[in-house]
Amino acid sequence: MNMFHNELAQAIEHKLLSMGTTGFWIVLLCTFTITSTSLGASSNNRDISAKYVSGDNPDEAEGFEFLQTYDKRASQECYLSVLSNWAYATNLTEENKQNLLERSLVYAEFQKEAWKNATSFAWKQFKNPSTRRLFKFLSILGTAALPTEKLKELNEISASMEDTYSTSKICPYSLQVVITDESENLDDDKSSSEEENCTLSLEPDITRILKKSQNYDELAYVWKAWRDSSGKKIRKRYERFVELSNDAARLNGFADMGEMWRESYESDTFLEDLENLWKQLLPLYENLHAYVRRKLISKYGNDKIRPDGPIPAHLLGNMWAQDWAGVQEFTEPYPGKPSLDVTPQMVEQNMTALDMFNISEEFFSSLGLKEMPPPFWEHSVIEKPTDREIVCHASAWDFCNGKDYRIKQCTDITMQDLITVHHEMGHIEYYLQYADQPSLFREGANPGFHEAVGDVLALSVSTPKHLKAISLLNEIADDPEGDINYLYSIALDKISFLPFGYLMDLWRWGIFSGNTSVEEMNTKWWELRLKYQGVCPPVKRTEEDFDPGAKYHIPGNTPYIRYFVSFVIQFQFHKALCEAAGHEGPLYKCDIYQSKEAGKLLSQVLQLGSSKPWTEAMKIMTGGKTNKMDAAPIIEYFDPLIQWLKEQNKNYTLGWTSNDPTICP
Ligand code: BJ2
Ligand code: ZN
Repeated sequence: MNMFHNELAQAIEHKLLSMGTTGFWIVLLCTFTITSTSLGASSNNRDISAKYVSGDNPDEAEGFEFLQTYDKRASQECYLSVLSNWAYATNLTEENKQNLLERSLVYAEFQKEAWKNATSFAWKQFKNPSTRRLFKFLSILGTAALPTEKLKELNEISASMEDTYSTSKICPYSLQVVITDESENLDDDKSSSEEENCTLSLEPDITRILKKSQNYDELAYVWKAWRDSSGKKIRKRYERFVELSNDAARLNGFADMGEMWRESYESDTFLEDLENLWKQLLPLYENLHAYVRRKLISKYGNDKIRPDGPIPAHLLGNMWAQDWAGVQEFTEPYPGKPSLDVTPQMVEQNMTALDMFNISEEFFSSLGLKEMPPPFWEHSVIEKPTDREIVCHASAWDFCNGKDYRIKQCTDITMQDLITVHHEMGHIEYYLQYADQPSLFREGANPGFHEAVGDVLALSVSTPKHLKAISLLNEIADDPEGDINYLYSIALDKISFLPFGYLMDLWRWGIFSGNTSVEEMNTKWWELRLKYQGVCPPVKRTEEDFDPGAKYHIPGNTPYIRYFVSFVIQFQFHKALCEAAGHEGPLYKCDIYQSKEAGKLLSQVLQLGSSKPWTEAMKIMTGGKTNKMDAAPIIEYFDPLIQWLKEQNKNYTLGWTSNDPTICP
């Protein structure tokens, strides 16, 4: 990941990234400044707070030349800048942080210079649509629009929030029990021994506990401890971060940073479209929710969960209740069939992280897509280092030089992480496919497209037939009950995620716009968690807490609506690729493995990068059927399961009520 996290930052900053102050490019920029001035451009008087700024130099040929030279330099400088980000993220030292911060400022200076020159052109009148689009991307300056002191502060806060989140540790539950029991005798020796033992990190320790433990109190303890040691500590910094981000957005002509983020979807109806998708998907979610709630009541008791209430957020097998794969084992529709979680087989086979990456790469190459280049294997960090602190949250990196691509992942030997490997490799495949585009177009058609690539492949990889073919399943239950079990296991990943994927940015947009005040940040979070996910906190939440900050993308400042978009459109892509592969039968049975036709269609879309509005990419992908996000394919995919769940739920309440979103009723 690069240092600039917002969506437009992806269109602009990622590309402009750290063009630096070194000779050649600056000389070129100066030349342009002089030329434009002599042509009468009033670059100094242009209003920086207007959106998509342009000037009055009408010379399209000169504009084109400017872009070409810019592009070369941008790629080189981007490389250096990503390198400083990588150095920090893979070794969280003070020195690496300082290097990164210095680099960011140098880069911002350059961006301002580039922006000044780019916006001296009357590019809106240029004939060539691609040239116009490149200038459009270039004409938004991003956070570099801030005065240096503010930019410095913003970058420092970003780096320090990421640091706090990534190095957070908690004490084990067993220790907590001992401390509470003997709290009266707690002396200095004990607290130091307490500290020595407080070494549980999110990846892998806490994640494993959340997934495996079925002890209500232990889960509640870990759930709270994580929030105390991560989000809560970030709250003050985040408040300032929002102010500074909004300052930047306004200098770019946007009402607030939320509006600026949404711009990368290039749509006037984006918010309505999202709400409509969610309305269509709500019945799926409600049915899954009601079924799982009933199973959880059987397990934990009706004193803990009301039959018409929300689900306690710590019981779903995941720290944020964003996927529920952890409850599969004891909630499965037809127990006793071969388990679809192949983690035990992976462990039994002594699978390594490298094996998992090889499996993933092999799927991409079976479609005729590109393999990971040698520097990928040389430089990626695919296991958690033991000698230093790193940002463990998995990510994919494009070093902008057409050679260097990397993944950073503290890979655990689990099926879930095997899917995450595919997810991250999907990003790398996209980078490789659009590598020949100008740097400003080396982006997803929209951010949701980028998120969908690896997931689409993983939909095939997860099918029982495929898992058997790659020796991760010994036997498969090829009957209607087995099919329901399978669809259920996928629903625990995909349907459970939808409301979380939606509400993260509903929350953030509210914060950025000021519709949610800083005094009610955490309450609003729990209102949304209740409304959309139907979950509640096991421990009372107050405005002392900052629970959104306990999820990576808040301190990491990565927009989140992209994942909601991805979870919808990946089923559109899956359907289209399955058709290309000549698949017949239900969508959920399709495995596009080895289909060169599917690979060809996918690569056609990926190669476009962001050179065209995403609606055109969608049209190509769907063979002209639609240029919109469409919930029909995800509904079609899960249809047999939905019918089954409706039947199961017919005598029970769907939905939930609660008088207080800040504590489980
Ligand atoms: C595990 C995954 C992100 C991702 C990382 C961190 C933030 C951005 C990148 C970008 C890629 C790019 C993640 C997976 C599904 C739900 C979500 C979650 N990590 N990022 N540089 N996921 O998207 O891969 O790698 O080019 O934009 O956060 O909540 O776990
Ligand atoms: Zn991703």
